Amino acid sequence: MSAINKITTLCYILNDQSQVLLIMKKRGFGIGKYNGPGGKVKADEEPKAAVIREVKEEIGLDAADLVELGFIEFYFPEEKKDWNQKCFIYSTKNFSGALCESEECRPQWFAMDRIPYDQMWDDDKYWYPDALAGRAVKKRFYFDGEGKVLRFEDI
Ligand code: 6OG
Repeated sequence: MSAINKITTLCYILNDQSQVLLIMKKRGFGIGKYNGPGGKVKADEEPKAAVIREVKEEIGLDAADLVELGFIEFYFPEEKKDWNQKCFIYSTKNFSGALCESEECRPQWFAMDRIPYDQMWDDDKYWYPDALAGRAVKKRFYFDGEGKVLRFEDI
């Protein structure tokens, strides 16, 4: 198994109507898929600071009072090992500012029981129910070269 070579983040912003804010990625890694806002953690940056920065850059919101839900490790075959990453997961109900579309993505609210899993990474259906209910997530996923989950395990 190749090593993890980058640290990333995802944030789940929840509103009072039991909706979660997802983004449609318009470019780069994961293009054409819905995901939570988030991205790479820079050198010398704390994951929590990184996810706050990414939420602001991607959709214009200031996220506060982030709850740490855990992390997920993603492993790909040798030829795609650059995609291997450890991703820290956060959620919050506390946010402010004006929601906006950026060059990178378009935000959209979804009812928690209407998550568009068929337009998301294949792993999401296995852990969103826990994350959206506020339960801790610590899992490791193994993908094939097309991004399909081969297997996963609790850590
Ligand atoms: P940027 O390259 O956009 O950071 N990410 C994944 N998210 C899910 N749900 N499943 C995966 O399975 C993922 N692999 C990566 C983490 C990449 C963003 O994409 C997320 C980051 O938020 C493979 O800066």
